[in-house]
Amino acid sequence: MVTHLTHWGAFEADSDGTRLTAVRPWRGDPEPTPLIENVASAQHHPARIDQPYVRKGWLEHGPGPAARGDDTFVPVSWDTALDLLAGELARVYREFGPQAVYGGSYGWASAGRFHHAQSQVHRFLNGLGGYVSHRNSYSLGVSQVLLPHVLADMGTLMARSTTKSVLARHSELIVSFGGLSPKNSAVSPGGVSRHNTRGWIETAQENGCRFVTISPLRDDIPAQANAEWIAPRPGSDAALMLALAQVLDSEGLADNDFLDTHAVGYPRFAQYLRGEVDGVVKDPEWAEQLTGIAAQRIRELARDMAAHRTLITVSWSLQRARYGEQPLWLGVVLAAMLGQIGLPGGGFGHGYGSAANVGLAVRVSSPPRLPQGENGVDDFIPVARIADMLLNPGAPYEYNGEHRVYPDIRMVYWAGGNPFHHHQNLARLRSAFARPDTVVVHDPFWSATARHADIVLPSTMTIERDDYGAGEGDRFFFPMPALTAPHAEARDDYWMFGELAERLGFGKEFTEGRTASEWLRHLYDEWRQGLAEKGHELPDFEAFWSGAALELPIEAEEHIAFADFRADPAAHPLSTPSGRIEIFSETIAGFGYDDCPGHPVWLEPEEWLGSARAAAFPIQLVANQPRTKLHSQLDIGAHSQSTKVEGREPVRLHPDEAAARGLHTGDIVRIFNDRGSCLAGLLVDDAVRPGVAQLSTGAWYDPDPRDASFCRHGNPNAVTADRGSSRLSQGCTGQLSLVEIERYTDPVPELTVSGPPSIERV
Ligand SMILES: Nc1nc2c(c(=O)[nH]1)N[C@H]1C(S)=C(S)[C@@H](COP(=O)(O)OP(=O)(O)OC[C@H]3O[C@@H](n4cnc5c(=O)[nH]c(N)nc54)[C@H](O)[C@@H]3O)O[C@H]1N2
Ligand SMILES: Nc1nc2c(c(=O)[nH]1)N[C@H]1C(S)=C(S)[C@@H](COP(=O)(O)OP(=O)(O)OC[C@H]3O[C@@H](n4cnc5c(=O)[nH]c(N)nc54)[C@H](O)[C@@H]3O)O[C@H]1N2
Ligand SMILES: [Mo]
Repeated sequence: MVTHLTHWGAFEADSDGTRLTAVRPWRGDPEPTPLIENVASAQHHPARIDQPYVRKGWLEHGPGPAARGDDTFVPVSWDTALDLLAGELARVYREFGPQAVYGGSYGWASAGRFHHAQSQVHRFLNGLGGYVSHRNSYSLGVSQVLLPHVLADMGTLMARSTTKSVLARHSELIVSFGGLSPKNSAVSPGGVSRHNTRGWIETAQENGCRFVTISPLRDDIPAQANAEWIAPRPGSDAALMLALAQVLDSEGLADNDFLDTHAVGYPRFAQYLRGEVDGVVKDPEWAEQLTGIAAQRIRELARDMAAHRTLITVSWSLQRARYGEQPLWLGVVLAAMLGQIGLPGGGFGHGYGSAANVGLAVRVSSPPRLPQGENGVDDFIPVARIADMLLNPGAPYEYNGEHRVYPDIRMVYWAGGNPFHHHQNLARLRSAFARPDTVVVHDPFWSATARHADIVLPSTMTIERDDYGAGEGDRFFFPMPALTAPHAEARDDYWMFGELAERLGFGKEFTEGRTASEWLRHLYDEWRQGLAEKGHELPDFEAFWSGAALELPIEAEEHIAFADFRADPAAHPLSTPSGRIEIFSETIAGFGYDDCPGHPVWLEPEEWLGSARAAAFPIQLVANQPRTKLHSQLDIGAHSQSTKVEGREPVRLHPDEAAARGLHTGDIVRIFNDRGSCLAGLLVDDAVRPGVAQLSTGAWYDPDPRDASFCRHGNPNAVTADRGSSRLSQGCTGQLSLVEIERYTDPVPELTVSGPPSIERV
């Protein structure tokens, strides 16, 4: 019996050396998730990559732009693959320089902090002179840009959010925009030891806290919350929040003392609320027209919020949309108007239901990871502008006050991410992937991205290598000794990069002469030493490696966000330009963006139920995170497969919408708009608001050979729009799009993604 950590939790496993023979939740986990069942069933699946491959067209014609995604692959030996790749890297760096290599390699990769694929690829490319990198994440593309202007940087906000135990004791009312989803908080980057979403919500409830969940899905909050469900039209939260603010303002419920001492710009914003700017008072009657929520209910909620210790928490999903700045900023503004920021159980939260790493105790030190070195290139893109960059080299774009130009990329290097999972408008992404000379992908599986590569190198899974890991902010640090031998010829990313570096003349610099095991010990010893200097004694490496999970030292069991700032804003100013909460931002106003002006406003998105486009595509597709897996990872695993309908991803639709289209549970449907289409298996469910369909991300993209815009499996990014959130943040907007749904009457096609692509052995 050995323990092992994944992004979705820890488990204990038995192994016969080749495969896992039994998997049980880690005994320390009070709310384990069934996602752990995906691991063993995926390990030797036919979709695993067994050895290195090169795309046939690339082997025959050499590097250059090419239609990628349909070609045949040729198996090659490790030596051949590494020689070819080293030669191509040398050519590209010599002829075009590091600024022609996109090595951003966005993605979650896997738990285990040494073998973290993104750290590995960045260290390797830095050794070659660098690469064009990415800024921000698909998760928090808006938050990471907006919040430093108005409240705090995202890192501080995450690490210093009020601990959930404080909320459970002190909050009287928790108003959650986007819910508090137990499926999402099952996951954290690097892993989760003790899941506790249901636990803290149950405790809060027992202590008399009431929950209001504002979301298109009733089950975005656990049943334990006993929540009231308010379901506005998706994308209209900003209007709802403005009306809540207008009630506070007009009824004298705003905390003007707090706004005077701790915020800037409230008077300008209040003019907008009162209609002094555009002649429109942002009252509940105005918001009712936009949101579909009764004016009276909005009024009552505002009064209720003012009368209680209230936490306003906004899920990350609200900002993964067009004009995602507005509801997020308004969440901060509402909390400031209530004057409870810095009080236990009150104020503003971001993502309490989005991931497990929000609201944890603060650790003294993060566990060790591999140093990535220095990047010699300072060019970057906002991460979700990948297709724009590849399609439009030299084109100008705006971002956070900068005028920027897209670089001319010759080589794309991906290890640990799956852009054909995470990006929007996949047919467009496929045309973008036809542009570079060479695409390289490392992955354990024939991911959709591996199928669009020229050189494909098979990586090990975490269970096949020695590593250690802890989730971001998590209390427990797990030794992760290998549980089985690698599948077929799969190798560690570290080994591959070491071999490539050797061929390219910087092997010593890359490895520093250490094997992976020697690195683990070296990094651990360094880290242990650092902690000892701070007075924290930890076991030596041998004891750690052969022991159970190590409990990490923490600064304090509990924390209240912004308590210092509240007590003395002059002594503890925020990191914003004014040192206060910016309800009006001179900086943002100075950028002159009509899609994100100087204070939060209502902006009508292109794709919501109130737009003209809804006449043709009357259903709002919510493409949220999957309950049965992490993103696209291990979609072929047992738990993920157990919820498919005839092999397709399930889509949930309200009974009224289903009836209007003559659809029933179990039907195979086609979800479509003018960008693309996908199949899915229908579940009729009144937990979904009328007018909405919910299709989670994560089904492996299975394009029809005649039409790449048609995914036969159920990947919502076949229909989502590749549009930045705003000129300010340029974030991902994949959460919401407009579609129509109909019964699929043709014979249901076979899926091809569950096995390897076309392979030619020569
Ligand atoms: N429509 C829509 N789209 C979205 C979102 C949405 O809300 N709506 N959400 C977005 C968000 S928030 C995110 S974070 C992204 C997630 O997008 P990604 O993080 O790109 O998705 P993953 O499926 O986690 O991709 C990780 C890949 O790394 C591989 N991998 C795992 N371990 C290793 C390893 O050790 N070595 C190597 N080389 N590879 C490994 C996995 O097999 C997998 O292919 O998706 C985004 N896309
Ligand atoms: N099981 C599982 N957990 C995960 C992940 C996963 O893939 N699987 N991914 C992880 C990652 S990388 C991230 S970034 C987080 C993401 O965390 P979130 O972004 O919070 O998660 P989502 O599931 O995309 O969205 C949460 C809910 O927001 C609601 N919502 C959508 N649009 C609107 C709207 O306009 N208004 C309102 N009020 N609500 C709306 C939807 O009903 C949706 O279920 O999740 C993490 N947790
Ligand atoms: Mo994410």
